[in-house]
Amino acid sequence: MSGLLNGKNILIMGIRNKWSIAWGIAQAAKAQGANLIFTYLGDREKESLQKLTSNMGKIDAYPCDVAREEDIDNLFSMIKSKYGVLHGLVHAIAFAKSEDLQDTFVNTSKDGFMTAMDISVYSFIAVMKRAQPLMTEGGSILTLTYRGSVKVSPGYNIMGVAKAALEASVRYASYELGSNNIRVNAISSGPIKTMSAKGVKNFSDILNVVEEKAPLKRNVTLEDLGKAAVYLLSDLSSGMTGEILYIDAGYNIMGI
Ligand code: IMJ
Repeated sequence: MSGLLNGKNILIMGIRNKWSIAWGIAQAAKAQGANLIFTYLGDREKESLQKLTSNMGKIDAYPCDVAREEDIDNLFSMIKSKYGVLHGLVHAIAFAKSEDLQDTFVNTSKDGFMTAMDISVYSFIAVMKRAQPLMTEGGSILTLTYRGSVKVSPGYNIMGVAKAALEASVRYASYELGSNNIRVNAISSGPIKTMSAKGVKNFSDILNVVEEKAPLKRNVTLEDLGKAAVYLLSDLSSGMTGEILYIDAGYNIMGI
């Protein structure tokens, strides 16, 4: 199948480098004919995005630090003036202070709590608020989550709480935006080696456990995530909203 996203304007937020899940999604969406719009955090990510997309022809990228409301406002006013209509939005952004992923959960500081919730959850609400008026032909909004929201993943700590809030946000937003034919879903990815997994203690042990225990006997890839994202962004998933779709080689269904 090809051309599932022909003529669709899709905003992709959260590419940091070639290992980013957002980059896997961007490549799959591009292959299906999407017009991609990117955001980057700082100069380093801008350069890395330019390198990655150098063979994609002319690409459109805007700076956006989601901690800054004015950045988000500027982004969406640029998109409104240049494209008029938006069909898809991919939010692949999360951040907690590293001390909050290293110390015990109960030691989470108020400031660390606020940061994790602001960047990982409020940013999703903030972009949906501005995307809604541009999704005049219906739309599909997608975010990324992790099973640490519903089961304890040692060290995931405040990110687990933030992902639980993010998943609840998917449900509340899908309820409200449904009447405009805007669907809101999340992909819950299995563990994958990205910058966000760097520094996670024993990460290769975690990957090995999945390989051993998951029904598919392997870890997931950026291609797996890209294909699921194409499904969610396209009309193939027209009847689905408010859902948390596990793309984890089946790991989450297992008991002992
Ligand atoms: C992150 C921490 C602890 C355990 C973890 C993870 N496991 C996995 C992750 C088992 C798979 C990666 N993950 C799913 C995340 O959502 C990571 C988010 C994250 C990572 C960092 C690292 C660097 C930093 N802040 C971060 N904020 C969020 O300074």
